[in-house]
Amino acid sequence: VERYNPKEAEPKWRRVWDERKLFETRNDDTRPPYYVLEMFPYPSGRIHMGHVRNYAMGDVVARYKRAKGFSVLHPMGWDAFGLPAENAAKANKVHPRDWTYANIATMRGQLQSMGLSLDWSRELATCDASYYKHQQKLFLDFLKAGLVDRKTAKVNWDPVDETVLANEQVIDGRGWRSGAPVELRELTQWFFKITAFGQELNDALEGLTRWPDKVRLMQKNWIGRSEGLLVRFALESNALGQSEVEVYTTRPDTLFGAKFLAVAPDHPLAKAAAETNPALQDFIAECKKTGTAQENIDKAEKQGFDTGLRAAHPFDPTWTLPVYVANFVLLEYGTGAIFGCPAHDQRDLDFVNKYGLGNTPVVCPEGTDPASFVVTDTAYDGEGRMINSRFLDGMTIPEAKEEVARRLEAEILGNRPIAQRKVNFRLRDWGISRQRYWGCPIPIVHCQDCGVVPVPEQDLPVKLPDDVSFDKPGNPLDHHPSWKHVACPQCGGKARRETDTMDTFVDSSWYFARFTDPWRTDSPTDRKAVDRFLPVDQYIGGVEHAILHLLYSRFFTRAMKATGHTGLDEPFAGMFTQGMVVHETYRAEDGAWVEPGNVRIETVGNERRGFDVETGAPIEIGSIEKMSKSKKNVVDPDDIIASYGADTARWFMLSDSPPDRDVIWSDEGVQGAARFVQRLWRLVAEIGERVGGQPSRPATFSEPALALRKASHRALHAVGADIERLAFNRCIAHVYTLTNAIGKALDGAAESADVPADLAFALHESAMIATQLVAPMMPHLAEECWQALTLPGLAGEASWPQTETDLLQDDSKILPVQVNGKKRAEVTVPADADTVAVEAIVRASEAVARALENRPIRKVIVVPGRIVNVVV
Ligand code: ANZ
Ligand code: ZN
Repeated sequence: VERYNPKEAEPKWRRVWDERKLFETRNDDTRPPYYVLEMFPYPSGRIHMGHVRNYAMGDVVARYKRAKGFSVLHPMGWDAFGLPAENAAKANKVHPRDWTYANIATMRGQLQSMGLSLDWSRELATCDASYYKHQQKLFLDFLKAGLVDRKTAKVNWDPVDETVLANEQVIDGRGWRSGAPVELRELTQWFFKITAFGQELNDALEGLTRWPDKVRLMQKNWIGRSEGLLVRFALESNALGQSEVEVYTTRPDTLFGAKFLAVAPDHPLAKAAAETNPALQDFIAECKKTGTAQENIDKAEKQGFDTGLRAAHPFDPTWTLPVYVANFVLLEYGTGAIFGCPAHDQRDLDFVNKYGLGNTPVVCPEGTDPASFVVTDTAYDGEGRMINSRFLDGMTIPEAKEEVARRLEAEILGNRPIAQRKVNFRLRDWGISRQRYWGCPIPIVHCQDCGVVPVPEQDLPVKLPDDVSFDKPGNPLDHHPSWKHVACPQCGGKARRETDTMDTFVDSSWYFARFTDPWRTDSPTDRKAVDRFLPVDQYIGGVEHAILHLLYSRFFTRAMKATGHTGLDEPFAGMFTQGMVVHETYRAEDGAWVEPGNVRIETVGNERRGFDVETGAPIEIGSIEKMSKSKKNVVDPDDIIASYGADTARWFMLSDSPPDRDVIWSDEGVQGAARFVQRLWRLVAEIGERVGGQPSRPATFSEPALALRKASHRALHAVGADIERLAFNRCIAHVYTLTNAIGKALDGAAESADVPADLAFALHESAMIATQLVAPMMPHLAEECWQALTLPGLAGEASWPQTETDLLQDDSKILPVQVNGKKRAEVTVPADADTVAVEAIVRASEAVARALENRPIRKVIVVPGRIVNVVV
């Protein structure tokens, strides 16, 4: 049998698939639809291993579902607007558009070389006017539906780059690029009213049962729904003429532990008090330097300023509390004012400890003597019974909350009840205005007479001008000599275009819907196509998008429903977040990072040592880290594909770890995968040579033939189930087990010149099943095998084989697994599994992975039939 040559085979099969348009999805297909989508890439320049992993996983699902008889939609596009293109323009004098499209061309070629079963006829780029035209239409529709707002908001302003920064771009109070101290500015901006769906977005998480729990939790926390009470505190008479402060609290039970009130630095009361108090003005100015990022606010030292105002306790008019302005109170949340109960809130405790206001515990943990319960440095936020709280004493927290709410609702201040129950959300409206060029223009015109005027639909798209310059700081659309000057669509008078563009998160909030009919020119979506394909059955991407991108897409889907573009609430029925690709790091003696390609590894005894490939100088092998340019521990997918072929890269990527965990990329691992490619090829090709085409099925099977058939159908059953669970690494373990069984059967048949008819059938069947099982992961190799077995058509269009369930009875064995000598887990293996198969199963086992606690495996020692030892 000749060696399998991926360099020849891979491009050849890709041509065949292309010619037959194998992966083009017809919207009028009568088969049931299945939509699998991986997060589309930002065209940064070249694909990286993270992309390879992401797209390899999605392709397994797509190819499997296609074989299962679905009309699979598996599209690809480009999240193509964004700041890096402008940065490249500034640095290299290349137009953002040219830079972006050149990157797209490169990356498209790279993705194509992976052999992904994508429907390229649906390709889209968000920076294309044919896409953003429809985004502008959606904006206008949302505006009409009352889902868009224009209001002032505080933003992080970078005075050097003259741009607004996202919270994540502010690092220690400075702009991430310029390093300049960030200023808080009030700007008029456009907002999507995501808060209109706060409750829904929270409640619907319950139904997203095919999402990772951790992602749902992250969404929940971000939305931050809480049930609390608005309480008005009467102020003692004062020179400012202020009569009350309203606070929002989720802990009304702690009201008798209150020590102070505090308002946000920009609260009207703070502003009023500052008018006659320059020291307070200075304090307020100082607070603004922290920026708008929650993280920075949390990190900053708690500080306050006593306004001199005094508020009466709602249950006792003779008890007064000082009113502070405090840096940790946010204007945008609740009412922008709080009462502080230091014994049970850490921020409040830090605050009173600084200003000497004392604390009184009002919740005592069960089993602790109230007389001896004191709080000093750590606030107590656990369960317990009320103490020091008059009529609340002895109650549980929920009872006390209810009692306080009930009483204060009945109490009147002015002519309204003192308190009112209130559900609050941490979620804020989504500010989408960006003072940037390379984004979707907001289709608005500002007229002196008519005010804000939407661009008429027939004038869409509002196209970006091409002739822009990046010589000056600020927004090139603002500097452009003519672009922004237009006639008002309403009165025809002089008017000015909105020069802000949309946050690039907008672009990715509806691309999945556009893919269902990307050809449509007159509207963003086609209702029939959207109804047919959405929700996405399986979405796959990085956990870094688990909050904002998913939340914005969920909002968009609802807003598009409200404006008649979709008929559903949730865009993604299934969600999966994959782990990262990590690699060892290497350092030369002078501490410089060294690329993996320049390091030769030798194993001396138990120790691995690194040497410079050219000079032979020793290289230190460092920790395993996420692949990153800064640490030079990056492996270029192109290099891997060039030397091993795409199938090997895909196989290794899927084999070594559960897909939601990090995978360690290693040369040894890739070589192992490459060896397996050859082994499978040899087995299948040999079977093809010896038994020819598909033999007819005999009436009975002898023992060896039956054993092989059992192995085939067991693997078939297990791989199908594990693809459904996205447990790709386990699929690979099953394939190893099957190939071992095939190898054994083939060895047994070697003695007889003519293979007996029953064994011939079993061998051919096993080779065909093995081919189909690897086809989703190694599609090129599968075609070559398919041909060697003289099967009709293509592996890529064959139906998934039927499992014969009577062949599934179990012949398995349980082996104990030791980690560094201690028994930590068990694995179930086929009774006849050899050491290679057992090792594969151990590596894929979740129980073993748990026992490893993230430590990488150094070595696996299998004592056949008895025990497995894992060395970490
Ligand atoms: C009194 C109290 C006592 C509170 C206690 C907590 C613990 P969640 O649950 O996240 O909604 N708070 C209210 N508005 C705030 C603002 N604008 N800036 C900063 N903090 C604010 O948080 C609600 C709690 O956060 C509220 O309950 C309030 O403090 C504080 F032992 O009231 B609490
Ligand atoms: Zn006008």
